[in-house]
Amino acid sequence: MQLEFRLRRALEREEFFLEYQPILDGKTGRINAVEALLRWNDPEKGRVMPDSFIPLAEDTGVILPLGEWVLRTACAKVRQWQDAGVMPVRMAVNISGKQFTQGDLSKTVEEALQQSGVHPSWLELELTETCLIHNVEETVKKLFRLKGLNVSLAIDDFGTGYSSLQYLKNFPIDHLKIDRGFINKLCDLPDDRAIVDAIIGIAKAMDLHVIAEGVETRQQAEYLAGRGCDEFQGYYFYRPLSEEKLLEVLSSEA
Ligand code: G
Ligand code: G
Ligand code: MN
Ligand code: NA
Repeated sequence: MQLEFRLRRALEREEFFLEYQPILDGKTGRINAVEALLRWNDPEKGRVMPDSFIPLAEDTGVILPLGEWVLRTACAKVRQWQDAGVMPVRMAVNISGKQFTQGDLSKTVEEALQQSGVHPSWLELELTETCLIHNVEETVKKLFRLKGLNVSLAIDDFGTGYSSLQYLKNFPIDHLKIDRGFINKLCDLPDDRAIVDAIIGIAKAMDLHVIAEGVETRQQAEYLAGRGCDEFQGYYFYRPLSEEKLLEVLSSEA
């Protein structure tokens, strides 16, 4: 059966769910945030990871309703956890290029916030560089409209696209997430170390909060902490967790 049809049907049948990967404070080690990561529980194939369906969801436009579902669900969870007295955390949501360029993202975000009653400061949108550079004037307008809702904006996978410093200056961005490709070889490759140092330096100079993703070892974490990296995410700390597991972790931290 055609994957597009299966994706649309999966959305109707509520076969998608989210996992949550904690993001820790570089100084205190406490959990500041979680990144919502989409999974599909396909009755035929079992658990399907996003790399095998997001590209097609993008090509077919299914990403628009699917992305809306992710935003609404992520906000609803924040509200539910806050109402239950769980330690509050920021919720970071991945936004695909098409959602940003073709959808009415600010309207979708505004509705998800309104429906859930979540304060916008708890929501962070992760955008990739490649989705921002197509039409820079239009991008700036869209970013300011989003920023006007008081959500946080992050550039995801930073360093892998066209990281123009000019854009960084003109875009109302709050956070940079250093791509895990650079973190990976941090302790072996001087070039990657130089790139990470430079990204942290730029972030500090521009008053941006910098997040290292894909931290897998203690050495990487210690190096990044020494450089003043603000937040960490990666398998060394936590893998993406089910909601149930996340709530256990958060309540043991509170
Ligand atoms: O969850 P995993 O680490 O396997 O994610 C693989 C890729 O899928 C990453 O690039 C991630 O950003 C992307 N991804 C995960 N969840 C979502 C989502 O809800 N929306 C979009 N657009 N991308 C997602
Ligand atoms: O593109 P984005 O940064 O949103 O991708 C998130 C993806 O990175 C998810 O698939 C998540 O499972 C994965 N991820 C998170 N932490 C680590 C890590 O420490 N190592 C590796 N290899 N992948 C990670
Ligand atoms: Mn991400
Ligand atoms: Na990333």
